[in-house]
Amino acid sequence: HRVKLDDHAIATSLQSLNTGADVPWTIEGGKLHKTFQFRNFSEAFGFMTRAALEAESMDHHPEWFNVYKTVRVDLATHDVGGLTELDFELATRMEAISRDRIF
Ligand code: H2B
Repeated sequence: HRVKLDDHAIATSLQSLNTGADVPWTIEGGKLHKTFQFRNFSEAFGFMTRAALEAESMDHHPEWFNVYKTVRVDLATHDVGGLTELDFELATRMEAISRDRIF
């Protein structure tokens, strides 16, 4: 649902997203950000591969940057120039994938 969230909705969504998280998601430059650290490149790229397929199925795509075992993720909804429920949904799915180290 690409409806722009206001500051209060963002704060509420961020709090539930970060419940139980090791490293919290933050808001950086208006985008939903997290830097993931994996054990090696295989885990990092495995995460990206699985997240890419989720993103495609949602028609909601990440901005991300990978160097070796680090993946920086920034989520925003470009169509509305802000954050929407889709960003928090994709973040939730990425969080689950990142905890599921199958490699
Ligand atoms: N992804 C993200 N992150 N933001 C968008 O606004 C967006 C998208 N829009 N993926 C979608 C694609 C849109 O361009 C297509 C036409 O549905």
